[in-house]
Amino acid sequence: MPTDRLLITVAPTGAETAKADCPALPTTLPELVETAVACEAAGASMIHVHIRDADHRPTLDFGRLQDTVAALRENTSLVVQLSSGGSVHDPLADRLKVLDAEPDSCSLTMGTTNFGDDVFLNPWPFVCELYQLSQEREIVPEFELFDLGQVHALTRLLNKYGLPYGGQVHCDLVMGVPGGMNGTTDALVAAVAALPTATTSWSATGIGRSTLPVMFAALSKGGHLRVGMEDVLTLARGVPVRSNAQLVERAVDAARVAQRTPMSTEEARMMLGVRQR
Ligand code: KMH
Ligand code: ZN
Repeated sequence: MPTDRLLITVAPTGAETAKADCPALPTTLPELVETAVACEAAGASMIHVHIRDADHRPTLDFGRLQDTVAALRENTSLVVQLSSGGSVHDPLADRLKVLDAEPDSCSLTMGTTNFGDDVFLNPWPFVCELYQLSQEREIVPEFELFDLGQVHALTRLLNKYGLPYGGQVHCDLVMGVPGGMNGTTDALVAAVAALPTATTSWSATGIGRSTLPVMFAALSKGGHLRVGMEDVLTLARGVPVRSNAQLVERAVDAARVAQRTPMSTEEARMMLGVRQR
């Protein structure tokens, strides 16, 4: 893969923001598909998906997950990554069942994190079970790393259970969560230095106001980017994001200055080792 190629992952919805507080958030399947199509056209090649129920609340309803994967595959060629993190209220068993919907990729968080006033629970036995399940099902995990301890835990996981399906190790640094590592250049440099030697690619995202520092730090360090309304709802102080595509376009603009080119969905599949379907 040429080193100038940039993976842009869009995380359009998340589980934390209420539709009532942000009507532009894509919470229905038609809205999600419309967003996905626009983000692919803007330069994204992977989508990190959280879904909502009929009342726009976070859900891991299996039928909805299946319909979502099918609709995204029908309307886009994006790599479809389902969140196995869900919301802080989702039971661990429901989070494991996400893999039954057969996405291309699943997020896999490497440890428990304070998440504002809540706790995002990822006990070690759960991490190991989810990882082994992803290997069995031939689903490529994206390792979500919220702090340095989780970076270290990834080395332990790979030493114990071997490489993921597809043989590639892709990590995503999720920075600036209240309870996780800072969204700063210094924290990013420390986390990247500690990544397992088996790591083949990594991206980063900064929550809220850490979005831009993390984006520029990741670009200058040769990493990839995750952007989207899961992570940030303003373009600048007091300027709300109108759409996820706007955030992808901003990432493409920043990448252009850094002489990085958004990769195609085919290139993303190859880099991540995603199963051919
Ligand atoms: N919603 C957060 C509690 C993931 O998608 O895997 C967890 C999260 C991570 O967003
Ligand atoms: Zn997520």
